[in-house]
Amino acid sequence: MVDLSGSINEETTPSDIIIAVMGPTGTGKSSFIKSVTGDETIQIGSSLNSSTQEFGVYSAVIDGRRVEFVDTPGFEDTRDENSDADILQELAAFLMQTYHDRKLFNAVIYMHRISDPRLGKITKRNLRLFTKICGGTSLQNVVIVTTFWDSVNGVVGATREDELRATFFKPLLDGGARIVRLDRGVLSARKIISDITKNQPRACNYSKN
Ligand SMILES: Nc1nc2c(ncn2[C@@H]2O[C@H](COP(=O)(O)OP(=O)(O)OP(=O)(O)O)[C@@H](O)[C@H]2O)c(=O)[nH]1
Ligand SMILES: [Mg+2]
Repeated sequence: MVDLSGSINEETTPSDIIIAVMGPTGTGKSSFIKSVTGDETIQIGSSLNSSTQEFGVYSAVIDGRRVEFVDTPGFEDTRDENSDADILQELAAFLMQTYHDRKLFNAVIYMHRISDPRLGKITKRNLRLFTKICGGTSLQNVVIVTTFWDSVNGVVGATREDELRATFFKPLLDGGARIVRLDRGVLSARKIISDITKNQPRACNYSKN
């Protein structure tokens, strides 16, 4: 089971910004959080297996406001469907607890590797689970962040991005989500967060179906 002991800091105030980061394993979720928080305790994956096994909450001060990041374990094919369901359940509990404490999310980030030439079963399953958690009214605070732009030819990446907008991510984008590019380095990450801080906080609605 996923350890939720690192839940949102009790000192969190309504002016704090909370950003949950989700998506398939190896898409750069922890790297993104590490680059903006500078927290050396964050484990970055180096093998093909999933690196983050537990939820983690890390904070940074950005534009004078405290931002808390919720790092999540990515769903991947070395786990079976049952443990995916476990993670989903734990994540739902975590989000609901957060909601009950009136700590709303300014954004939920969904990370996607632009270098992936095909959308495999795992990627599709991730998006399905993500939509299940964050469907409905909260889509305006969903930000799809594409990573690994350094690993793809610019034209190929841009064509793929257009295709993703028109197909895979269309339901999210039609519901009000945005899609942005993340380049390596802290500047690009900080720019994304600065834009997010303008969002109205919303609860992440978990649908049980
Ligand atoms: N080339 C390239 N590598 C990246 C990028 N972002 C992350 N990585 C690398 O990708 C690997 C996985 O990164 P993580 O940040 O651990 O990915 P994660 O999404 O947290 O993965 P899980 O914790 O397993 O869900 C690491 O070796 C990172 O250095 C990127 O934009 N470009
Ligand atoms: Mg990780």
